[in-house]
Amino acid sequence: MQILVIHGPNLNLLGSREPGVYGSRTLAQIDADLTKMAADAGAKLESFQSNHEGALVDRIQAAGRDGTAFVIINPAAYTHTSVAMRDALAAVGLPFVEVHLSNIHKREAFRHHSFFSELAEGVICGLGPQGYLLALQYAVAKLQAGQKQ
Ligand code: CA2
Repeated sequence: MQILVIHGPNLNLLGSREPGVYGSRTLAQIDADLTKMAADAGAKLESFQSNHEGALVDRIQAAGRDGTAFVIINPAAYTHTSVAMRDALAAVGLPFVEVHLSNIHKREAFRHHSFFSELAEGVICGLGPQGYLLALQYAVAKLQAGQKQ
């Protein structure tokens, strides 16, 4: 059970700025919580963060070849702009959940549209870092159910 977590641009700043919007946990703390939860469930989790669209596309493409079974992705600002990342996810055909820390529907109108949501198995937004843990819980349950078939 190999799960890939992808974090988009500026999420490396978590914990240092805008705690009122994005909370006070750092990306390293969020990743550590996810890694522990995955290990407890017998899954292997890798996290990848980049501020570069092409690097994110490359990592999604690699996930199609490296044994990744499920993707959890917060595309950050690319949520609202990146046809390239959406096309990469469609091309690899891996199931994914889209996560946002903030409730994008409560914010500016330009954040209301996501290029990813109609391909996602589900979308979690507004629940802070807990959203990633809920997405992981779903991924593990789905992969475990698949293994039993
Ligand atoms: O709510 C989310 O998770 C977002 O994906 C975060 C993106 C934003 O563009 C999306 O509309 C919603 C922004 C991530 C920026 O992260 C920062 C973290 C700390 C300080 C400044 C920015």
